[in-house]
Amino acid sequence: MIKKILIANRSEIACRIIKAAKEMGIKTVAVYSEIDKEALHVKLADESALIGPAPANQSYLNQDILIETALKMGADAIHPGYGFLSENYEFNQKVREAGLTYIAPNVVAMKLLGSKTSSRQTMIDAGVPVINGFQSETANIDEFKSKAIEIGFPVLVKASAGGGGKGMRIVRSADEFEDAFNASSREAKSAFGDATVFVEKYVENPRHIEFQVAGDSHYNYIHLYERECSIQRRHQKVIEETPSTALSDELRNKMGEAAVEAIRAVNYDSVGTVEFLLDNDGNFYFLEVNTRIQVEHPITEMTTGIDLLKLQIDIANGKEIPYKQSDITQRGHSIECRVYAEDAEKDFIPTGGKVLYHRPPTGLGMRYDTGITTGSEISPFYDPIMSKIISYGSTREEAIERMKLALKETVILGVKTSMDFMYRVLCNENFLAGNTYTNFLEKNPEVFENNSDNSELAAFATSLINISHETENEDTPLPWQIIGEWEIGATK
Ligand code: MV4
Repeated sequence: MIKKILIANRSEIACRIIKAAKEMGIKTVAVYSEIDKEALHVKLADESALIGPAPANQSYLNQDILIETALKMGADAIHPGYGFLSENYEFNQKVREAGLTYIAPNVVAMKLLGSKTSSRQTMIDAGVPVINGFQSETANIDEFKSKAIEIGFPVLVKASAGGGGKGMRIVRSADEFEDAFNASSREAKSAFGDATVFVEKYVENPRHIEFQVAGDSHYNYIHLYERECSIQRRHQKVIEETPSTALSDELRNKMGEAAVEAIRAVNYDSVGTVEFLLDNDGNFYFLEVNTRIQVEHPITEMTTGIDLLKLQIDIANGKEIPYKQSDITQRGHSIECRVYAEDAEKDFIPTGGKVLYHRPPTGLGMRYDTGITTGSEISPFYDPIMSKIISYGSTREEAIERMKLALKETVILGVKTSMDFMYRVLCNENFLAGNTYTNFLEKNPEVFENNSDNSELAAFATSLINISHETENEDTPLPWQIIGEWEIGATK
């Protein structure tokens, strides 16, 4: 049985894993780079170890250091979290060869699902709906072009080793095909070291619906319903929710069954996510399987009542999933907003800085998963996610109102965040109507305009004056030291 887990990650997901382990009576080892020495995940873990300088490839991506540290610290398992090495099947292999339990699916499944072309073929063989397309290890560009003409434009050229839209090219006519194909292949080679591309019919303006799934080493497979993830910016999810306003119970069950068949086909033995595209006629198509816990897992936990990290650890311990499909129920509505250190009004440039004051939201139906605290340094070396606000309500409207409250209540002074932007999304009439497609941000550009004043911030800053006078705490920064240049009522 797992007694001590080394978490090969940082920030909010490392904190989340540590909390699940603590509830299970499992010891934890945090790893940190030189600039993460004071980070929250280090404080929460039972033990910690420095693994190298700030750059990820010298620390959180350094496979040998992570395995050596796990062995040195007496850990018997490694949890990769998401990002970093979480979908790297070679690391998966190395961890297991070192005699450690790896809290992830088996190497064969991870490797197969890491290739879009082998995934597609596996799903076609398993009867999971796949977009009409063509893939080949041997065909030349002319054969791909004639297949594209057969499929019918627009088509999408995609990188087999790709993810997050990298290497994707929309082709709307035959004369554009060769340039697009070559560009996609070049980008795939430079980004993933694998130039393999394939062609699919382009599904116009789809929804991005994903299903949480879980499989174990006893060949049990379940789904835990969907997450609506269509509001994305450059293939980065912004706001996620469950249930999706687009699914009828019939469609939901059909997609859930397809998601279960997708993981059964590869003997999947961990938690994971099956991504689908849903077109405007209610047809759904397999996209890919994410072989890790995902950023947005909390909304599924809120509506099913199941702790996905504890389930993932139990499966890695060789346990059977303690639920049959009929035990999994959806109740209420949950929304997640990711809080990034980014400036949404300046094309989401990373902001960074020192968190001078942090106040999480509180109240009924609010959950806050965070990797920061007052004093945290937000580094440019890593993904700028700081926290996730998760709201829960018995209806979508209640979950939205609670999220809006939470976004207003959460205070992160010293670092510009994306919270105002998300507040505007939640007030947008298309969002409120459930018209959330992958082109939402393109169709609703007003959500990028910041026309709010700083009056609330000023009122809060004023309250700090009272606190500092009352507490006579000399090192409490004065409000204008915290928020920089501002005028009450100013529009910027
Ligand atoms: C597609 C698609 C439409 N048609 N494939 C985006 C990255 C990866 N998750 C797969 N993605 C898509 N694949 C076909 N055949 C639409 C998406 C897609 C998307 C595309 C462009 C801009 C934003 C998008 C967000 C989610 C999915």
